[in-house]
Amino acid sequence: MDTNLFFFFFFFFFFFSTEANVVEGSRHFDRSLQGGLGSNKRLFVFGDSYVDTGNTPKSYPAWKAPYGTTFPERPDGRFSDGRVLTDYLATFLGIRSPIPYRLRKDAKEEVKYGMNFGHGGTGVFDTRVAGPNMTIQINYFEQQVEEEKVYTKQDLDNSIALATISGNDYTTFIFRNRSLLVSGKCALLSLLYTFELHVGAPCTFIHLPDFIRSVTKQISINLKRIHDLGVQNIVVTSIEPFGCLPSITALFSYKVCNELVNLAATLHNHVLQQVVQDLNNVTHQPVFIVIDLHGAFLAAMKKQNNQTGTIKFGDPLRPCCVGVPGHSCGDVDENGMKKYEVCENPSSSFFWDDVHPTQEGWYEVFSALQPSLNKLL
Ligand SMILES: *[C@@H]1O[C@H](CO)[C@@H](O)[C@H](O)[C@H]1NC(C)=O
Ligand SMILES: *[C@@H]1O[C@H](CO)[C@@H](O)[C@H](O)[C@H]1NC(C)=O
Ligand SMILES: *[C@@H]1O[C@H](CO)[C@@H](O)[C@H](O)[C@H]1NC(C)=O
Ligand SMILES: CC(=O)N[C@H]1CO[C@H](CO)[C@@H](O)[C@@H]1O
Repeated sequence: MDTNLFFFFFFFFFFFSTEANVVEGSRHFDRSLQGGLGSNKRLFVFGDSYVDTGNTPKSYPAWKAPYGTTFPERPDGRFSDGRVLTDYLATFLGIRSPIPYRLRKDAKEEVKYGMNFGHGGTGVFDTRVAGPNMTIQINYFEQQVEEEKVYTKQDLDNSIALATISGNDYTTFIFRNRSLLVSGKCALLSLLYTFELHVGAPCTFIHLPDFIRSVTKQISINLKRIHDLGVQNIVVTSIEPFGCLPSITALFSYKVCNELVNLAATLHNHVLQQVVQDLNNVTHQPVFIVIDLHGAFLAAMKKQNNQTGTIKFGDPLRPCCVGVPGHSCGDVDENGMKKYEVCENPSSSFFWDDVHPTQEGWYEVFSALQPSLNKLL
């Protein structure tokens, strides 16, 4: 009777334990994705590996081969074979991809396109990764505006913020509670408040909805702060279908998504919609936009190939770059021998590694998101 919940817990935990982070990539700058060319917009980016374009230290996998093999043909801190969500949004806005915060001192001109504060592995709360949580990322932004005076009030009027929260808070939460989950025969991660287990032994319930509420509340606080600093258009992503991430589907030979894990993402997304609507009520204007990353991932995975009518990403849940058992994409041993395998043609895979899409994957995800972004032009 509790098989499903067991699976839910199990896969969730598995996701956590193998999770590297979240990131992004992109590819040739397709004209169809291009909005206001030569625009004076600026893009400020907050979040995790789905948007990071170079803020992590060099010890991270994103700085090792084969990351970056498609673009810029070397590892450059993007968690993909190439361009990521940030790059596609910037192109759409008619600007260059904003400079990573870490590289701002080397940049002169480039700061005019905005700045990317996103850092792989982070969340709204502290995670297992020693990177800046979103509060700290916003502090950095605040310094750029109020102390360094890199951006004026007028610059911000014409700016767009992108924030991603792709799941690192949840994987960290599961990890921190793993002892509860693995002790006791009936320790369970419950999606529902009302669930009752009728067995004799006392059970530990870890109620995910409570935590979803704290995560979304913190997202709301963060988005409001970005607005209070002067940004007038703020885009936040829903959580992707994390039950479809290769870190979870690997157990089933990359054949099926885990629908219970996807349900947790759906629950988060539902509450996110509510908190964002509340923010918009207060501003009396649609300042805050949730973009449907969840739907865009699913659409991209099912995308038909125009010529042949077949699915574009033939085996959409199978990642291009896979570590040999016990290793991740990018690992090498002490002799420099590769501990991973890479597919021949990354553009035929949706996923690059355990959690991150390929550049081609991001291209299709962005194509699906684009209609909801037209109002930013
Ligand atoms: C963000 O990180 C700082 C420094 O580690 C910490 O003091 C703060 O509590 C964190 N904020 C949240 C919301 O977790
Ligand atoms: C915002 O507006 C919606 C629709 O009018 C309403 O359902 C919701 O309760 C409002 N939220 C707040 C905080 O006023
Ligand atoms: C399929 O090809 C036709 C003709 O080349 C083009 O007009 C259409 O936009 C393409 N559709 C997709 C989904 O790529
Ligand atoms: C039962 C439960 O949810 N326990 C803990 C799980 O981890 C979080 C964050 O570390 C704690 O706040 C919970 O109390």
